[in-house]
Amino acid sequence: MITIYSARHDRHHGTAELIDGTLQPCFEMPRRAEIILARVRDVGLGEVVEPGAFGLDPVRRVHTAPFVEFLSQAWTDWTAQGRTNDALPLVWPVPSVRHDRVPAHIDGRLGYYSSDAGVPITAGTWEAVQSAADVALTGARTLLDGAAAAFALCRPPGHHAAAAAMGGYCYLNNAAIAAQYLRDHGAARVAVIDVDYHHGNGTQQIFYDRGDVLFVSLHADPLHEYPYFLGYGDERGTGAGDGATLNYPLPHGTPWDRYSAALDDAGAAVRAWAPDALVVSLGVDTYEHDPISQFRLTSADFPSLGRALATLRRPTLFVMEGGYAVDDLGVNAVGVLTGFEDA
Ligand code: OKP
Ligand code: ZN
Repeated sequence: MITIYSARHDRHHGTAELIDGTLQPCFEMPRRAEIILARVRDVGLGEVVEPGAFGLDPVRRVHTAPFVEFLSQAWTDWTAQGRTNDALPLVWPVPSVRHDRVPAHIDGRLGYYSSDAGVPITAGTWEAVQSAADVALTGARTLLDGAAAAFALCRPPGHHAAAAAMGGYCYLNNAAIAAQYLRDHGAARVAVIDVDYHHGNGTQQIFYDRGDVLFVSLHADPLHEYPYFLGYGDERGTGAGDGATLNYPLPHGTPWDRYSAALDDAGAAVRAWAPDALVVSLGVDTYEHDPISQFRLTSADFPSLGRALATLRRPTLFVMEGGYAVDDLGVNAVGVLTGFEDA
């Protein structure tokens, strides 16, 4: 299958994230995308192409205009305060305060447009974030042009980004932008299956009240894992989207056999949905040696995951999300893709 990749992802390189009460080097780093690209080339997965330039209209189909404006201006607003280090949010509008005033000060704006502190903004973040959206959109276009599958090697990831909030290393929701583009260009029904270790809370929120996009996620139980406030089994969608959201929260320590059983169930739901296209939010932080995660999938399990997805027999766009055991990241992510192709 074709891989879409932009070297501009490396313009986003956060210095530190707040974890376990201290600032530590960011797990989400440029080397992640580079090691996946190297593995794509090593195994001869297929052609590697640059993304096209789609502009912001397809981005604004899932994100609000003020949020996109905030992201595009955040570094400028931050440096206008005389700051040269990474921008980070530090105050959030909890339910009891006003949400009808959008602060003018960058510190207020960072909190207003984020769900947590895992989103450093650097001088090149906006450029990298836009390139990732273009990578996903180019992947969607590739499917519309008739490809059976494509790999959007996005970085930074996107599935925690909601319509008007960044969070969890994510700024724009690449998978949701691609799914919406597929909807807008001929696919009447789209399914998103999210296999990242963390719940795809942003994607769920974006499509929660919609009956045209199915969102299915397998992830660590939010009772015990980030993002904590969404991803429970009783979230099923609302209004026209009633029944079009499906969550499989799984316990810490989940190995392949348990994961695979949930995946079979999720697959049956996707099959019943009969989508014209499938978007896979591909995180491989379900890996046993992932430094921030607690599942027990092995490198040999990822091709099995790819084979299981291939049995759905839909035009499939893989959109890269998480995975932080960097040395093994290429083998694991590309293992899903070769498994899919060999099926
Ligand atoms: C992004 B993606 C770990 C804290 C985790 C944010 C994780 C974001 C994951 N104790 N903080 O879903 O891989
Ligand atoms: Zn994740």
